[in-house]
Amino acid sequence: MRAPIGLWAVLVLSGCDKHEPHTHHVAIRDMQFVPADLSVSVGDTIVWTNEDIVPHTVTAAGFDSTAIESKQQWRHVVAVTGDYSYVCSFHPTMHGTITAR
Ligand SMILES: [Cu+2]
Repeated sequence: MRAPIGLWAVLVLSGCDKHEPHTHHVAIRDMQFVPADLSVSVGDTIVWTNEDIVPHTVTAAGFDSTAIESKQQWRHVVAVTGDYSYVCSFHPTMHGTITAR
């Protein structure tokens, strides 16, 4: 089956040796992000899962989950390189970092 021309253009522009996007999981458990420090590549997805009984947020300068209720998830696709610090806006003692390369 032939792929549409638009798809070939995307493949060529993105480069065949490029890293396949990964999904990283962070648990929010006992008022902590686990793991708290994460290294990712641009294009990767991070999924936070709130295992606590109270709502939490994932809040950084460039993104904000708003409230993630108990047993719910929030996902974020990392778009640019950089070092990000984030907190839970409800519980500022909760913090994590993302290093995106
Ligand atoms: Cu919290």
